[in-house]
Amino acid sequence: MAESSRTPITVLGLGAMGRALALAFLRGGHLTTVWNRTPGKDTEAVAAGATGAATAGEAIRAGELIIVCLLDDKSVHEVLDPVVNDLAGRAVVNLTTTSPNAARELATWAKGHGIDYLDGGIMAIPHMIGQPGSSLLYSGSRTVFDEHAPALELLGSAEYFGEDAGMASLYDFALLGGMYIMYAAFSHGAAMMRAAGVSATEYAPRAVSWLTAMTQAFPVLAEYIDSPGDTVGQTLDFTKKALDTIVQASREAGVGLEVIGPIKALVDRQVADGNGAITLDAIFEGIKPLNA
Ligand code: FVH
Repeated sequence: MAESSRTPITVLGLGAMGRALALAFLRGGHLTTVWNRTPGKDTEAVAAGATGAATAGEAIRAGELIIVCLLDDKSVHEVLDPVVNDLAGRAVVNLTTTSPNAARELATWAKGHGIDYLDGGIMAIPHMIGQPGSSLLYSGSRTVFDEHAPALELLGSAEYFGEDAGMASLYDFALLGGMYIMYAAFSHGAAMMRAAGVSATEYAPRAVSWLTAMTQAFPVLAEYIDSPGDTVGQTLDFTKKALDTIVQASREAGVGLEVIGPIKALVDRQVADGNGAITLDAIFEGIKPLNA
C-alpha cells in the first residue's frame, strides 16, 4: 500500500515507549507526526521520516489516529485537556498505563468531547515493539479498534476485550501482578539455593522447566474457581504440610519469609476455617472480592 493511502498517525509522548511506537508506524509506511513535551526527543523518529511538531495541537491536527503514550492518566489530561477541540472527531488510542478506573474516566471524558477513545495495555518492552512476542490489549471503542487494526498490529498482536475501556488495563495488571509474584518466587528459590552454594544461573533452567510445566494446571484450577464442586487433586491439608516444610527449609537456609510467608498464611487461614479438604482454589476464595 502506498504511504499516502495509509492513515496519518500522531504519536504524543516520546519516552522510550513512544519512540518505539513511532518507529514501528514509520516502518509500516504511515505518515507519522510526533510531539514531546521536552524538545529534542524526536531526533531518532525525525531521522526515520517522522515530522516533528512544535505543539501537541499541531501534532494532533496532522493525524487521524492519535496515539498517546505518556507517563500516567494525570499527564494524559495535562496534555489533552487544552487541545480537546483539535481532538474532537478523531480516534485516540491511549497506550499510557492507567488503572482500569482511570481508563474508564478518560473514556467518559473523551465521549463528552466527541472523541472516539480506545484504551490499550502494552505487554512488551520498547525493543519488542513490532517484533514477535509483542502483545497489546485493547478495550473501549470497537470502531477505533476495527478501523485501525492494521496499524495497531504493526506494534504487536492486537486483542480486543470489549467496550468497557477499563478491561484492557484490568487484564494488563492481572498479568503483570502474576509476573511480579512469579519473579519473587524465583528469587525465593534462588535464595534457598544460594545457601548451598548453588548459583542462580545454575538454578534458573530448573525453575524454568518446573514452573512452565506447572502453568499447565491453570485451566484445571480455573474450572474449580469458576465452579467450586467436587474436590479432585491436591487438597489444602496436603498443601499446608508442603508449605510448612518449605518454610522450615527456608528458615534452615536462612532465607527471609517475605515471599512464601503470605502464601502460607493464606493456606493456614483456609485450613483453620475448615477448608482443608478443598483444593488450591480455596486460596481464590480467601482473596476474591467480597461481592463476587
Ligand atoms: N517502557 C516500558 O517498558 C513500559 C512497557 C509497558 C507500558 N509502559 C507504559 O508506557 C508509558 C510510557 O512509558 P515510557 O517507557 O515511554 O516512559 P518514559 O520514558 O518515562 O517517558 C514518559 C513520557 O511521558 C512524558 N510526560 C510525563 N509527564 C508529562 C506531562 N505532565 N506532560 C507531558 N508529557 C509528560 C515524558 O515527557 P518528557 O519528560 O520527555 O517531557 C515522556 O515523553 C507509561 O505509561 C508506561 O507505564 C512502558
